[in-house]
Amino acid sequence: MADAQDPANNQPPGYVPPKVWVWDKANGGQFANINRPISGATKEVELPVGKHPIQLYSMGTPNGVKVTILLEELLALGHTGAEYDAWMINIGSGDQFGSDFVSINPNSKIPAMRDYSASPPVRLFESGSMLFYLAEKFDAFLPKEAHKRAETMNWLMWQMGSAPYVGGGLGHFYAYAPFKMQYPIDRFAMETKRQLHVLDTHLAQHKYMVGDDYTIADMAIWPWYGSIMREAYNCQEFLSVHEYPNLDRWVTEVGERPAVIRGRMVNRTFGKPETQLRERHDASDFEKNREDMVIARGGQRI
Ligand SMILES: N[C@@H](CCC(=O)N[C@@H](CS)C(=O)NCC(=O)O)C(=O)O
Repeated sequence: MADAQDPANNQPPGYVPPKVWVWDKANGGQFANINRPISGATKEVELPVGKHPIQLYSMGTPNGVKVTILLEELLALGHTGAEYDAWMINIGSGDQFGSDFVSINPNSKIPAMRDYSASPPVRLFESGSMLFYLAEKFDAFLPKEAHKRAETMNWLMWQMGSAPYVGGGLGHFYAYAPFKMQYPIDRFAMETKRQLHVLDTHLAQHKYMVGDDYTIADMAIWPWYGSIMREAYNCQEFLSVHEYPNLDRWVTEVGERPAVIRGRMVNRTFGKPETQLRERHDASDFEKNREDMVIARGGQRI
């Protein structure tokens, strides 16, 4: 076995962590231009405010999509108070470091939200916190019965704690790191497969994450694990996702819900143009302002 202490076996060979870590911008891989070792705003930027009570500042990544799915589900149930404006925060351009955005989310990550139906407006960051806030506010998708409510929160918190191993772990090292390293890829592939097996085992016995009740737990888990099962990081063959048929069944079923299809389109910047609605300010935007339509009108996009 290779000597674990020999720097020649390190990656890159010869690398030894310095006594004190120093930020090397050139070494940050794909996200070097946006990630920094300090928090806080880098520029003065006022966020726009639309006509609806709920103002969402986000992007169509899995963490953003959780919230737009819930908002679309609430609207489908008839909760008109859930009408929202979804503004684009382009994290690749550093919009998350604007002063107003940071005043909502000191952690500078999408999604972020303000609810203007309260005075002063309620600020919200962390997608799990938003799901819980909205589910409580509209008394929907969060069962009242104690066991089911606890189970919903169990799985919601499971998702919040688990997905960073998938995105920041497997996704980062398998797809984004400047070169391939076996150790982190093995470690995070193992953990991702373990999580997929947790879900598959549970969904063998349950229609949704909380039995027959479709809840915010499904809405939190689907964007991450649905995309791992289908397209994220081009790793489906690598992870042998065919080994998880119960999870596959649930991914399809949840993905066919009209509100999920709409929620997934909001603030989306990738995929087929007809699956993208860059900003949503009105329900009619799905019929009028999809990206394929904007392109057909000669619009310019990021
Ligand atoms: N735990 C947070 C994670 C949010 C998060 O990581 N957002 C990513 C996009 S999915 C982001 O804004 N990244 C920008 C950056 O790291 O600068 C949540 O669930 O809201």
